[in-house]
Order: sequence, then structure tokens, then C-alpha cells
Amino acid sequence: MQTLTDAQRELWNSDGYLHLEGALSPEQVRFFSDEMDRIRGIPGYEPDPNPELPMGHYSWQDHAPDPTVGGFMDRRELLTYGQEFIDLVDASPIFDLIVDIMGTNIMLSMTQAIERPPSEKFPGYTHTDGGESLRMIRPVPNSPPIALKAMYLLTDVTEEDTGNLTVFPGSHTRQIPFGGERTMTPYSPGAAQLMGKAGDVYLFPHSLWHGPAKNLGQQSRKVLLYNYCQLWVRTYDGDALPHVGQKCTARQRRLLGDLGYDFRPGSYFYVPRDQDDVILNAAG
Ligand SMILES: O=C(O)CCC(=O)C(=O)O
Repeated sequence: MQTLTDAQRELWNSDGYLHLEGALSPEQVRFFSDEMDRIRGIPGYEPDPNPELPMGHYSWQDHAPDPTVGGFMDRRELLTYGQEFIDLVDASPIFDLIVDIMGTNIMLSMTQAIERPPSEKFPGYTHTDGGESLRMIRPVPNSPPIALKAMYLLTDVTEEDTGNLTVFPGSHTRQIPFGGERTMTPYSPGAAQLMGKAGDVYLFPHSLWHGPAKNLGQQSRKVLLYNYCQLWVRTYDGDALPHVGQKCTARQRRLLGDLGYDFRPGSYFYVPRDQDDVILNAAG
């Protein structure tokens, strides 16, 4: 399995994110981009932006799901849409690097496809993932993260304000004061709008302040997100396993929460004895 270079490790520790180029081939970019257009026409889960729901994140979206190709989309549970979505879960080399960063005791926690069309109205937003709870917890520098995201770009994002992922470098270990009068936005001091090409991936822990900038460009910005967590945290997506289990390798099944025996209360205390063997074996 590949590991981070020393330079990548240093950047990960200091800035709290990595930008890796060419993680997807041009054919994969085209495929997943077309798939996003296809699955838009299939019923599937998208969060309701209704602000009465107790889900603060979604009230910031200021968007409802849109059936029109090119419109806003926030589709979840991607593994149900085909083998290619399953195989991205542990595709090398990005999965190798995730294991190097997090260790082997991990699982997939959520998948998501987001499309952000050009809009004069959408102001962007920033947050940490895991909501108010995880935000209180700052891992010590160089600790493996509790949870991490891989964001695959399916569109070039080479200018500011084209739906860029915006990050506050270093905020994964240094809490940013917020609340009260102070609202962090992608335009607050310390924010960096990332550039990238279709096929690139950003890795960042849930504790890093981040979010989308405005999209004042000409095209909709499409991304896929695959989230991973330490095994005891468990998935916060729907339960994909019963639908896709038969199409998975042993490693993919483990990453989807199959511990190799029927889950029972207390199972999360210790990892299965064969965890390293399963996670380090791509062919499994
Ligand atoms: O860039 C986006 O559209 C949203 C990304 C984000 O905020 C997240 O991954 O939590």
C-alpha cells in the first residue's frame, strides 16, 4: 500500500488537508459526472432544507433538490447506484493514503454527490463536520483523525468563486472562535479557496473548518464525497450494506460495517482480530 511522502505528511499535519492530483482518470471523471446526471432522475435520498428539521447544516443550503440537469443536488447513499461507486470506496492509491493517515480500524461513514450551479444568491458557508459535538473536540497535533473526507472534483475549479472548497488551514487543531456576533464565512480572514482540476481529490478531517465558496462562474461544480471514520464511530449514512453487500469484496464489506459476525451490543469496543489482514488486502 502507498504511504504519504514526508512532504505530504508535513502538509497534512500543519495545514490539515491534502490536495492530490489525478486521483480519477479523465474516463472516470466523465463516467461519474454522467452518473450524477443519470441518478438525478432516480428517486433517492436528499436532505430536506426545511429549517424546522433539527439539522442546522441543511438550513444553510438555501436550496431544494432540483430535478433539472445542472441544478442543485445533494444525493446520498451512492453505493446503491452501481459497482463503480462501490469500487471507489477502497480504490488505490487514495484509500492507501487514507489508511496511512487513519490506521486500519476504519469504516466508510457516508457518501455524497453535490452539484452547485452558478448562483448570485448562494453566499457559501463554512462549518466543521460532525456538528456541534465533534467541533468541541480538538485532536492533538499529528493525531490520526476521528473522521475524514475525500472530496473528488468532477469539474475544473481553477478560479476563485467557482464553488471552490474553502478551508481554514490549521483549524483542524486550533479551534476558531465563532458564534455570537462572529459568523465564519468563506470570506472570513484566514480562509483559502482551493483550486483544482477534475479528477483531483482533497483529503481533510472533519475537524477542519471548510465549506463551499460562491459559484459565480459559468458552470455547475460537481463533486463526490466519501467519508471515513474510526470503526467505533460507525456510519452516519443509511445502511447501504444489505443492498450492495453481494457485490463487495471482503475489504469493502468490512468498510461498510460487516465485522465478519452479527453485530451485537458492545461490538464496537474492539476491532475484529483479522482487521489488519482484511484492510491491507485489496483482493480480499
Ligand atoms: O463544497 C461543497 O459543496 C460542500 C462541501 C462541504 O461542505 C462538506 O463536505 O461538508
